[in-house]
Amino acid sequence: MAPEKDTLIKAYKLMCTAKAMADVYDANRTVTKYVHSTSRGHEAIQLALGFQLKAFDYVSPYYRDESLLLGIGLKPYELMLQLLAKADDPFSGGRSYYSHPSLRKDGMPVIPHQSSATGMQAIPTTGLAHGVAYKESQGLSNPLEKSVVVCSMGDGSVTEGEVAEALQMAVLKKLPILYFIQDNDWGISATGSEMRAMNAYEYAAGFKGLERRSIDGSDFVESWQAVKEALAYVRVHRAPMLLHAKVPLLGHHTSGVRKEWYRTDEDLGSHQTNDPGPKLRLYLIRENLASDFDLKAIEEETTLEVAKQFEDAKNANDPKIITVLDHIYTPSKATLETGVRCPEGKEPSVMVDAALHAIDEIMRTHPEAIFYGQDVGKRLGGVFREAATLADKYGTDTRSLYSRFNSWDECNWG
Ligand SMILES: Cc1ncc(C[n+]2csc(CCOP(=O)(O)OP(=O)(O)O)c2C)c(N)n1
Ligand SMILES: [Mg+2]
Repeated sequence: MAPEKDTLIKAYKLMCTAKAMADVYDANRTVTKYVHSTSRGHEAIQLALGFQLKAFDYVSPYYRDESLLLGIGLKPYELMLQLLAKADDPFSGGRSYYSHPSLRKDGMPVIPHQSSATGMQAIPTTGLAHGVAYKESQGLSNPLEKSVVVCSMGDGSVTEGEVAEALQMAVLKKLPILYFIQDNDWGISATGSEMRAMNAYEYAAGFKGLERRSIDGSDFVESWQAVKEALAYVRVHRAPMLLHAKVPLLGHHTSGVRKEWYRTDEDLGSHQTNDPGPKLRLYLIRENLASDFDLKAIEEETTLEVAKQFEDAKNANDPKIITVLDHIYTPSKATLETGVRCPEGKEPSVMVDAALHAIDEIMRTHPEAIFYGQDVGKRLGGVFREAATLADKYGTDTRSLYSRFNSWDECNWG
């Protein structure tokens, strides 16, 4: 079923907004001097996701997910504050690159902090899904909120070893995560055929239990329906899925390179024919949902609005020097040592035992804690016995309700 007319018009407006933003950034290169990427070419699939995420979902976007951010409700002005490293940048107060969001805002999905190293979101985001699944299994989350965790990546990033590790864990633990892959067939200057032997959809077939689907991510109607079904799959089955969306790359990889340096006219031309904006425009007119006149009005309004918001962002305050050391460390409650270091009459503990006792205490007092990692298992408890006895006490299955504790009464809910 196609999305409602209002959704289609909103998508068209935001596609025009994203295009106007890219044009303004390119025309003001002396002002937009920090390196940035735009979402040109990827707008349809990103908006389809942004529109359908819920406030209790989690999403790890990457540097090209500007339209996804517009889709969840952020304003161009807010994104521009980060572009220009302004004090009121909602993500990092002017500390991180453009489109490197981190967000906890009412009514919007939670966004954990992002790295600039590609593919690095795969493992932490899968860990996030592990946390969501674990809290559900312990009855520690709102049963009405079946959160989906989304990990968004480009096709080049999927070739990294990190991603294989994440997918392995997602299928092993059956985690509620959607791997959202935007395949524009380019890394920076390397093409798909230079980077990989198969695309992400084909790669996903090697992970037993990973549901997968491949779509045309430049078509908003197809993207919206596919994202709807993918989110429903993860939400209901509490299991991982990979959605592979083919998209064109219309802008430069980042503002730091020019596409004309290494892309042929043929390549640029073929990507251009898949621009999601004109495709949606044609659909709206063909289906009698809007007239050429209506759409021209949207195009003009969004261009003016983006230009105005850019002027406002340029005039916004820079961060105060005095705030430079803010947000480096989370304030800690543990500022003073308590207890006795060498209690009389007690043998000193070796370091590995001290670590084991500390983890034991955490597991005992925090029902939401999971202990995992390479070689953490029940049989021996690690070669140095650093996890010895823990699995007997707290269980090994992270998905069944009563498994982690020997008995429910052992939980310290205080
Ligand atoms: C670990 C790492 N290696 C290399 C880079 C340099 N780099 C930045 S973006 C990029 C290409 C990524 O391509 P893809 O994942 O397909 O995303 P796209 O930009 O095409 O959307 C590379 C190689 C990096 N940031 N991090
Ligand atoms: Mg790519």
